[in-house]
Amino acid sequence: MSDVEQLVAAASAEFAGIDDAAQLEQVKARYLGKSGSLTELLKGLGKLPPEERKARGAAINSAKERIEAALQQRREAIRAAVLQAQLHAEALDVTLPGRGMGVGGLHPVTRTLERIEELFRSIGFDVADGPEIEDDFHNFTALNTPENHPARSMHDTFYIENTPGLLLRTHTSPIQVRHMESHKPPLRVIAPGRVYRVDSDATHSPMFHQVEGLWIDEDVSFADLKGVFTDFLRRFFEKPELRTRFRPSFFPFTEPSAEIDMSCVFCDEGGVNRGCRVCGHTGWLEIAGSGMVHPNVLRHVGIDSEKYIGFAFGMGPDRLTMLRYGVSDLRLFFDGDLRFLSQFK
Ligand code: 2NM
Repeated sequence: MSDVEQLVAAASAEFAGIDDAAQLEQVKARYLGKSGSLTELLKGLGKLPPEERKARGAAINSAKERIEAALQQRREAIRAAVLQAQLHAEALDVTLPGRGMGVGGLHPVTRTLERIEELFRSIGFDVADGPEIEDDFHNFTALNTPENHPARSMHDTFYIENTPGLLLRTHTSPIQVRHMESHKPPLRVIAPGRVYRVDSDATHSPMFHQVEGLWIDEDVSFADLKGVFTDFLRRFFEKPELRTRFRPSFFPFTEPSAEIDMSCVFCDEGGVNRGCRVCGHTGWLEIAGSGMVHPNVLRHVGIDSEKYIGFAFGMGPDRLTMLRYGVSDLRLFFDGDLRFLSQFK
């Protein structure tokens, strides 16, 4: 075999043994580079007698082409092998079962709020909301709260620093006040939302929820209040036999005022309450406050208190949620512990 043919054979054999692209390019330089073997052969042409040059030149060129072809072939083989390895490594079994989407759920108190809204909408109430940062007028003054009332103290209410007259609303009544300012009677509205009070222990959270209701018209009576609220509780707890009782009470914004108790949902049997730990063996649970809207409140919002009258009530959906689902600690609702919350999915 001529030296040129030996070179082709050596290059082809060496290329075939390489499976790394960078290494292949290094080896290529030894044959085809500036001082590679093939280039050296070409340089030697000049020393040959002229009659031998042509044949020798053609042979070297042919060798060069074949070495380049062998190189190119090896390059493609390496690229294909790398691709194959990658495809294998990233193989995806499309027949495996999917992992599934994580299914979230509504917070139990949110479910209660939506349920309350739905029940009141069904009897013609609107649902209103308003700002959680309120002013003194809408949270207290319009609601007939005396200047010296303890609820106005920093001991009970969160005030916004350096902003006189602004506070975190302590009830959802300011929503009702704003609704009365912007709507003409007759009006039927409930106001659900977060409220804030300086209070924190096993049964009180500094943030909690309220739903207040209001019905103003020319001839709304206390009997309407009893009917509407009792019917609401029966539908909310899905207990047609549930009973209520109204005990005289006091609120600045209603006159007369009443606490609403309902027969205990845990120990009621056929309209008779035997008493249990939840109701303190009384058979009754305190569930809301209520009354006929005080004429001073109507005057503050520009409603004619000689022509219009109405009832209002306020309840705690957090407590309703505890009773409906049998939850014993209010703080579970606000700790954000998924072991508790995921049970409501
Ligand atoms: C309660 C109890 C009694 C009430 C009053 C009003 C308003 F704005 F119409 F005056 N809204 N809610 C009210 C009445 C709230 O919560 C225990």
